[in-house]
Amino acid sequence: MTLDWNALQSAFLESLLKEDGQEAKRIAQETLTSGATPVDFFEKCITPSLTEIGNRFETLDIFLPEMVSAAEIVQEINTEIIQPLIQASGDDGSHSAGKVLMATVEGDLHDIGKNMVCVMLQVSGYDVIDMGVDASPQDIVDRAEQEKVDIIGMSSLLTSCLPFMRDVVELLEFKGIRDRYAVIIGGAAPTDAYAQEIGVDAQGHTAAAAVRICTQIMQARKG
Ligand code: B1M
Repeated sequence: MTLDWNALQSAFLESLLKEDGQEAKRIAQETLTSGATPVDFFEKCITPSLTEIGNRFETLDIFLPEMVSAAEIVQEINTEIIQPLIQASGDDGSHSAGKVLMATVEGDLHDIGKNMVCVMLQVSGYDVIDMGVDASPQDIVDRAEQEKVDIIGMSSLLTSCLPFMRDVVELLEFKGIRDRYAVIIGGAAPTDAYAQEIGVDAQGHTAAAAVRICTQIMQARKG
């Protein structure tokens, strides 16, 4: 069965704008039982709908309470519907493809995308240490050292918080331990140019890309 993703995304967006969680969940359930994968639903419905909500927030067509409500509905759909399906289809956790530290950087509370990256890495066999949101550069580096991770992953959606990603790289360099870790970044805020400028190993534009990048990094590390 071919799905009309444009129509589905419009209907999903409409349900978020009406703050109608029941309708949003119905669309999610129905799309998933029609053969869509949970990752497809996330990337083709949830992400573009939230991006549009953000655009309307920026142009003052909607206000903070509506953005909060949309985020809450999406969080529920993620935890109740999407993530259990991804987990059921994935790795049994009995081996580790590598150890990844994930955090949303200091000052930033956005975690929907970062959480998706964590789930996708876990089901791909990675050991994931999720530091949550608002993680300071010092805490990120300390935790990476404690846990002896292979990869440090940082997410940011606020341009004002981008300097904290640079701080992590600089702190690793200052401590003489930059070579111990691959550093990858993602989220809506960093541009490719910024990633290059601060000298991270890679930037992921989607959760699936984050998994591909980690796999390449681990293959290279294992030689
Ligand atoms: Co906020 N917000 N928000 N917000 N919010 C944005 C980011 C914004 C772009 C909206 C806009 O104005 N257009 C804007 C930032 C502008 C800027 O900095 N240039 C903004 C603002 C201004 C704010 C507040 C300041 C608003 C206020 O209070 N006045 C405030 C800040 C709070 C804070 O963090 N200190 C705020 C608050 C909130 C909510 C709490 C209401 C809510 C967040 C809820 C939550 O996360 N728990 C929220 C939301 C929902 C958004 C938008 C609408 C949607 C974000 C989202 O979840 N997208 C957002 C608009 C936008 O993004 N254009 C917006 C879907 C998600 C799946 O995408 O996280 O990009 P994303 O993740 C993707 C990829 O980027 C990638 O994989 C994911 C899946 O494919 N990825 C990685 C992510 N991390 C990765 C890491 C990797 C690799 C890939 O490797 C390590």
